[in-house]
Amino acid sequence: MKLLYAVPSPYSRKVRVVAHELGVPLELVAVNAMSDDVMLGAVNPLNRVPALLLDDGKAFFDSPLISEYLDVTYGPQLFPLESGARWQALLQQALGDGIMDAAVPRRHETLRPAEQQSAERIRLYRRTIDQTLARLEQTVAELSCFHIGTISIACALTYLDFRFAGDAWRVRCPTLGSWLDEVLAKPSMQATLFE
Ligand SMILES: N[C@@H](CCC(=O)N[C@@H](CS)C(=O)NCC(=O)O)C(=O)O
Repeated sequence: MKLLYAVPSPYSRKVRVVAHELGVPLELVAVNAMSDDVMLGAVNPLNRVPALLLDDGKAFFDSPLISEYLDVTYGPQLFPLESGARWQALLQQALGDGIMDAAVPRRHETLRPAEQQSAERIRLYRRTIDQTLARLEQTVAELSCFHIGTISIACALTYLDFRFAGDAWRVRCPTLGSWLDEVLAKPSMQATLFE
């Protein structure tokens, strides 16, 4: 089973953490989703990473779907089955993925030539990130289980540390910062650091 991925992609890291937790060996294939990578386009017509290619040629893409496929096939462990816990985990996954959905295009916007950048778009991405961080800071007590929701949030927050260290979000969200430091000690998080 191959995972088409990119090292700096927080969505790819999320799937790699899931696979590590479940003990699923993945053959990692690094691709550049921003280029015309023929292999990636053939596996995932949306041209995004991560994409999972099974040995029988079937492909799955979108990190929530890949994560759930792995958990159903090799778990279940990371998607709680009991209804209350399940909805909370999926909601937390949506918050983590949502931070990535704002942080990744914000990063791309800042890589454009200065005269082509949209200050308004950057402001809106930052607003989304900051609002979500504030919500998480108020609800850290709900992040006590390690599952798909908290994995997604941890990958999103470490992406912020990696790409936007200057935001200094930990100063405004110290409890969330301490929570993240504890989660980062896990072997699955250590094995998948952005480098
Ligand atoms: N919803 C998707 C988002 C994946 C995504 O946007 N990945 C980025 C890399 S971090 C990408 O492949 N971007 C290339 C593009 O959008 O063309 C997921 O959860 O997997």
